[in-house]
Amino acid sequence: MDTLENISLIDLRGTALDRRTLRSRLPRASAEQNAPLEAVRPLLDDIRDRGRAAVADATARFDGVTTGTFRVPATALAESVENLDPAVRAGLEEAIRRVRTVSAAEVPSPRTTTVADGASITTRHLPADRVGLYVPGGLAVYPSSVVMNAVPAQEAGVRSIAISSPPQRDTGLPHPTVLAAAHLLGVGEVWAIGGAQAIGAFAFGFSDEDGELGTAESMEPVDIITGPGNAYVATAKALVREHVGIDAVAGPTEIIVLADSAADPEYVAADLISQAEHDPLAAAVLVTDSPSLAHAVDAHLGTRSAAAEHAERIATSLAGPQSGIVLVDSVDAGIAVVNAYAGEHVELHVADARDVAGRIVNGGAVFVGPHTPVALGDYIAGSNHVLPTMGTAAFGDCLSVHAFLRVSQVVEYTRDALAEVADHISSLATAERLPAHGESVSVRFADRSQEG
Ligand code: HSO
Ligand code: ZN
Repeated sequence: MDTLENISLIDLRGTALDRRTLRSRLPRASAEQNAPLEAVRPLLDDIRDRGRAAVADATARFDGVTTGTFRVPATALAESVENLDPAVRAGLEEAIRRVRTVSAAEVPSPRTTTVADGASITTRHLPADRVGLYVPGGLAVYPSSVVMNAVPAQEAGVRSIAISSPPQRDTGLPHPTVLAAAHLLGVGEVWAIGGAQAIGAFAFGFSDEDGELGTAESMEPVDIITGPGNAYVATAKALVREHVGIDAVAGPTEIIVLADSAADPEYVAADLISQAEHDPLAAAVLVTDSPSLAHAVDAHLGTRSAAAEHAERIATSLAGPQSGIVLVDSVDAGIAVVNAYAGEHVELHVADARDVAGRIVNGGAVFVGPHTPVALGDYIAGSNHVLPTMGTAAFGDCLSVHAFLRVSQVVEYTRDALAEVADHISSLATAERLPAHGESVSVRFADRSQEG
């Protein structure tokens, strides 16, 4: 077999699977061009310098919206829930419940460690004070992303949460389902600002139309920005990271499936297509030791994608250089390939999938067995769908309460406990030629009876 119909074939059978070989031969989207950088940097500078007026100009230019008000009125939030399809409402509420249960369980308790008598260190996790959550518009509508960003922030204990999402041309407001999700979550601060301008607004803030700060129409700068977006949003996040914390800079979505000869080819094809549906640049990769499965999946890709609502988008994603079926000699070799790829979503359709999951060390989220498709995690599993892409799962985190928490330590020693280590401090301070450090300790033990 050397070719398939709907997706390219990468035959790594008989190939040594060292990191370098894998990195060069695995399908991967080509790096972003730097066009966004040239457009985004001046836009951010403009927002920092001119605030609201710059946001208004960008919104007119990129979204075709000139209402001049950016804050979504409370009435629009409440109405969006009244008009929400009850089935969608039920789905969102169940998603909120499950993601909240997981997020609440993830919050670490403070831990006090006694290192000697009278000497303790307490490690605490402090929530960020104010965060900005970006919810993209674009090819689809993402109320589920509102849930995935807001619930961990809420459970982390963030005091102030702002959401921003692009305005729609007809209403000047974000999509009603996005507004409804925010309202169901109890988030009342929602902005109709999209793209890089939303990131700039979160990072630098702006005053209201009268130049006032601290009013409903003024934006307070945030401490942390999270949420996915297109190349412009990603570039803006990378540029403002000197001023604010950000989560991973997300690229187009990707799925890598590891499957053996017993896998159901129709499930595998359906799951690959489910993520290809997001974006013509989305990556769909299958790794298998079974040539017959590769053929069967390819056949299902053809029939299923032809019948899909977004047939063109899916076909482009599958045929792109970022997608492919990788043939390997064994499941063990497949595990090495999956780890080298470090994909956003990893699905395991192999014997002993749970054990294999323990050997997947690089993957934003790992989906175990035939009944755990990525779409489950996209909406309702309780896991988060904001995940590292483009190989960054080798060092980046999935979104969770930890994105909104900082580790901080409280140190407390008694006089006796300090006396115990005073000589060590003095020796180390002398070695570092920082004698005032040592003296700040010895002064506490000097005989001061002769003073005054
Ligand atoms: N698969 C996307 C998330 C998503 N899917 C939202 C549907 N809605 C990135 O993990
Ligand atoms: Zn998805």
